Amino acid sequence: MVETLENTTFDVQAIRQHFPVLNRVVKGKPLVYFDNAATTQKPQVVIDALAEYYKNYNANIHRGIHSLAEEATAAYEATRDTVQQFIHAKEREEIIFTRGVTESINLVAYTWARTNLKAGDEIIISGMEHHSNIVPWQLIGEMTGAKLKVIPVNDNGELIMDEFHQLLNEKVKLVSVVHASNSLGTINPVKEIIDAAHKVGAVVMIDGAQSTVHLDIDVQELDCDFFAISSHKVYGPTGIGVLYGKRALLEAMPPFMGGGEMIKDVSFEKTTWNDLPYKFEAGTPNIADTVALKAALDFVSGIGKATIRQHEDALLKYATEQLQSIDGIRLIGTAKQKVSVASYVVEGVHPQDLGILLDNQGVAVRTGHHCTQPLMNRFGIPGTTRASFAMYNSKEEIDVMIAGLHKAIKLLR
Ligand code: 7TS
Repeated sequence: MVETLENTTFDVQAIRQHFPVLNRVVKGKPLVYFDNAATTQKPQVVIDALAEYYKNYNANIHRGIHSLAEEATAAYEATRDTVQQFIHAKEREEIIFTRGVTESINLVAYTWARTNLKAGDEIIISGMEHHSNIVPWQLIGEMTGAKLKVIPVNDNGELIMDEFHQLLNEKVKLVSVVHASNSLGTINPVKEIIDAAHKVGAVVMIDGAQSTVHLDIDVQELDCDFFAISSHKVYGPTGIGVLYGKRALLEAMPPFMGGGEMIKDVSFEKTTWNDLPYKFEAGTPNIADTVALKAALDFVSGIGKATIRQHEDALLKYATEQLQSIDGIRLIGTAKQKVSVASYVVEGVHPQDLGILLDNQGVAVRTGHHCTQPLMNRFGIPGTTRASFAMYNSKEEIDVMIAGLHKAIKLLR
């Protein structure tokens, strides 16, 4: 079936065929999976890549000269090339594999920030950060004496850029902001942030957890210093992520973890570090999931991000209109530029109760603070109900959620 949403023609049923889990029945109802900002479902090609690795060429990488080790190494390193192309990094050595965005941010915190910051320095984050882009900087602040400053958020869920520009001065050494908000969907003007921060000599880290799956990412054009990615939010496996960093910064940073692979030469007197990217990849890495990440990125590129985005934008527009037509619903996050996240609160109804009743209809949404407690405090709410859309979602599924909402509200009010 070809679904037409406004000016979009997108064969969503054909796309759905690639995702086996979408055939699930939940509580007697067909699964409607709207928790994509937490993690996306995986296409068969990703599941196959994982199984193929374990079935045919499981081996530790970089060390062996036997055939399986060579095959595993080639597959692991091929993913690095694909990531490099996917985010338009200049060099493959600038791509470091981590466990996800949380680890990528912590890597920068415990290496670059711990060694470069001192008392009196300032770190700027924003009022819509995920806890993983708040807590590491608080920890580093305690260690170094650096102070945390926060860009405020307006009622639409947009950064107040005038206030950001006022926060900037020579004391600011690091700016770390989210590209797209997981709770609001807001796409932040990161290019403007990066350029302004560079003018005062600050280094800029971008949390790309939510943007990488929806937007074209060109780290060279952005000119960000660090960029963090989670594979599991881009249709890839869990447990693998990426830290992009500019070579000069990565070269100057001390290692994160010590162990095998990250060294050039070890003696009890002196150890020297391996070259990039291996300096930051201590121990046996997550080979299988790294290999399968390539399949996920190739899958997304094969369909085309622009095509996917057009479909998701149409879904967001439709969902927004439908939600706004329900009495007592308030949308949280009404920025002009958004990725496909619809967060809302229903007057007199706790988000968790709503989530349970929607689950009874087979609709998977996320409820709560979405690891953005300061942002929820800003809006004076304990949390929201969040529907986040992916390439395989349809207008009909939004209708199911809206019908479920009407039922739930009747019961709960
Ligand atoms: N930053 C943002 C903006 C996120 O949305 C998330 C995860 C993270 C960082 C952490 O990523 P991880 O892969 O290291 O865990 N966000 C969510 C969410 O919205 N619901 O569950 C996880």
